[in-house]
Amino acid sequence: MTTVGSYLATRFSQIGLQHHFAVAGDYNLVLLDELLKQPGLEQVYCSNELNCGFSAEGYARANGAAAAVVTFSVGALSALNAIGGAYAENLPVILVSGAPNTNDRASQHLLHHTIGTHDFGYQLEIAKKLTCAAVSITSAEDAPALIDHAIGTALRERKPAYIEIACNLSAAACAEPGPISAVTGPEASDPDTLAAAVDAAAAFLAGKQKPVILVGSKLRAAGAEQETVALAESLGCAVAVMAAAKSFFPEDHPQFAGIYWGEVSAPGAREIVDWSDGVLCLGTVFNDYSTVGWTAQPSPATSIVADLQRVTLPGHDFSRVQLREFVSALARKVERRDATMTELARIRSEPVPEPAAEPAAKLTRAEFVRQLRPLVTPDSTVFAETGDSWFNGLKLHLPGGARFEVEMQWGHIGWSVPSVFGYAVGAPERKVIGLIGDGSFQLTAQEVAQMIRRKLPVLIFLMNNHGYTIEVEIHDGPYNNVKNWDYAGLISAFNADDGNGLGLRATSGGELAKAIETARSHTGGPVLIEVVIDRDDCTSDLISWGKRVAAANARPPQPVR
Ligand code: TPU
Ligand code: MG
Repeated sequence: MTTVGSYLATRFSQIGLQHHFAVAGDYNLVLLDELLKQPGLEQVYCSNELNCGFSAEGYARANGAAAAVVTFSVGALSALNAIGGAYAENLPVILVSGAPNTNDRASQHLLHHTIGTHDFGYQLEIAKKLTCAAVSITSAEDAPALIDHAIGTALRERKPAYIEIACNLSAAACAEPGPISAVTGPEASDPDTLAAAVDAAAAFLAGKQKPVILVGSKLRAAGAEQETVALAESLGCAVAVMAAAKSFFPEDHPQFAGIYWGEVSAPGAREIVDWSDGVLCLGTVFNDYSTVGWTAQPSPATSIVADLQRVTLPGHDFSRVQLREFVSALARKVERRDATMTELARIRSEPVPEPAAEPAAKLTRAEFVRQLRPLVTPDSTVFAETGDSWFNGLKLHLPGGARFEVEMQWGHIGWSVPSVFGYAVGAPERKVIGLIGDGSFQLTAQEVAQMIRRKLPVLIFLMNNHGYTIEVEIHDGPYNNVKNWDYAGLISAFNADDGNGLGLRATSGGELAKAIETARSHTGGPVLIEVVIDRDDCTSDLISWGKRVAAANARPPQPVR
C-alpha cells in the first residue's frame, strides 16, 4: 500500500537521494517510520534543526538535491534559517515538517509547540517567503499532486521547497507515484527567443575588442560548467571567476585569469575585467559584499548578463532562455576574440614560493596557508566559512578536479560545520577540508559529533584568533571578543566512549606540521586542528574589503526628493 509518507520516500529515491536528514519530534515520528521503510534511502540524524537544514544544504551541494525532515514550529522555524540559505545559494533542499492533526485545525484546541493561539498556519506563511513552493498536506488524496508540485518546482528553479504533512496523514493511503519524468522533466528555452538571444550576444561580442567571461555562483545551479569551458575555448578569451564561484571554472585551464573581487582580486584578474569593453557575465550575483561595497561591478552598458532564465544586454532583454542552453548555443556561434589572453600573458605573475617559518616560531596565518596548499588535491573539496577563512581559502590554487564551497550570499556563520557534514555524507569519495574561524565554529560545533558518529574522515582547520576578526575589520568593539574554548578537548567530549574523532592544537609551524602528519594517518573519524594565531593576524584583503563594506554600511540616508 502506498502511504503519503511512502509516496514522498519514493519520490526522494527517484530524484537521486540516498539519504535524508532528520531530527525527531512527535509531529513527524510516523513520517520518519514511513521514510525508514524505503530501501536505499538512509535516515541521517542531526543534533538540531538549524544544523539539519544546513546538512541538507551541504548534501545538495554534493548531490544536486536534498531533504530535511523536522517537527512542527520548534523544529521547522530553526530549519527555515538554513532554508533561506538554500534559497540564497540556489540549492534545491526539500524541507518537510510534521504538522498538527487535521482534526485540530478548525477546532478550539491549543497545541504544544505552537505559539499558543489557534493559528497553525504561520509556519506555512513564513515558508512561502523562503521557498519557491510551499504546500500543506491536509488530505491524503491531494498529497501526490502537492508533493510533486513542491519537488518539481524546487528542481526546476534550483530553490528550496517546503512540505508540511499533518501528523495523522503520514501513514494514510494515497495514490501510487507515477513516472518521475512528470516531476523532473527539464524546462526548455523558448527556441525563437534562445536563437534571438544568441544572435544578439554573438553580434555584441563580435563588436568588442577585448571581451572577457566572468563566471558567477549561479553557474553550477544552471548545470553550465562544462558548456562554459567550451564557450571560453571558442571565444579564446580570459575567464575570471567571482569569489562565490571559485572552482566553477577549472583553475588549471590556461584561460583562467583568477578571482575577480574588485580591490581584493587575485593579481591581474581585476585589470583583465576592468580593461574589458565587453564582459560576458554568466550566473553572476552582484551584492554589497561581492562588489566590495559597490566599488567593483562591470557596467551594464558593456555587459551581457546571462541569468538562470534570462539574458540581458544593451537594448535587449530575453526571458525564457535557459542559461545552459544559451552558453552551449553561443559557443557554436561566436567568433574567436582572444585579445585578453595577450594581456593576461603580459600581466600574469608566477606565484612566489613562500618561505617556511622557523618550526618553533609562533604560528602565523601565512604559515598556515603555506602548509595547507599541498593538502589540496584533485579529489579535495574545500569549504571556506565566513571570516578570514574566505580569504585564506580563496588564495588556494585548485588543481583540476578540486572543488570549493562558500556560502557568500547568505553568509550565516557556522554554516560550514553542518554543510561539510552533509557534503561528506553525500560524497564519501571526496576529501573534505573545512576552514572555519573560532567565532563561527561556536554556532554549530555539535555537528562534529555527527561526523564522529558516522566515522567521516573530514579535516577541519579551526582558525583560533580569539575573536570575530572579520567584524573587527568592519567595525570593532567589545562584542567582537569570543570566549575561548578547549577545542581539542571538545572533540574528546564528543567522542565519549565510542567515538574516534581527533582534536589537535598547533601554536607553532612545527606543531602544525606534526598535527597535519598525525591527521593524515588518522582513520575512523574526523580530525580538528586548532590553529592558534594572533587576534590581528589576518589577510590584507580582509582589511581592505572590511573597510569598503564599512563605508557602504555607513552611507547616510539620502534626502527624499
Ligand atoms: O576569521 P574570523 O575571526 O573573522 O572568523 P570567526 O572567528 O568565525 O568570526 C566570524 C565573525 C562574524 C560575525 C559575528 N562574521 N559575521 N558575523 C555576523 C553574523 C552573525 N550571526 C550569523 C548567524 N551570521 C553572521 N554572519
Ligand atoms: Mg575568529
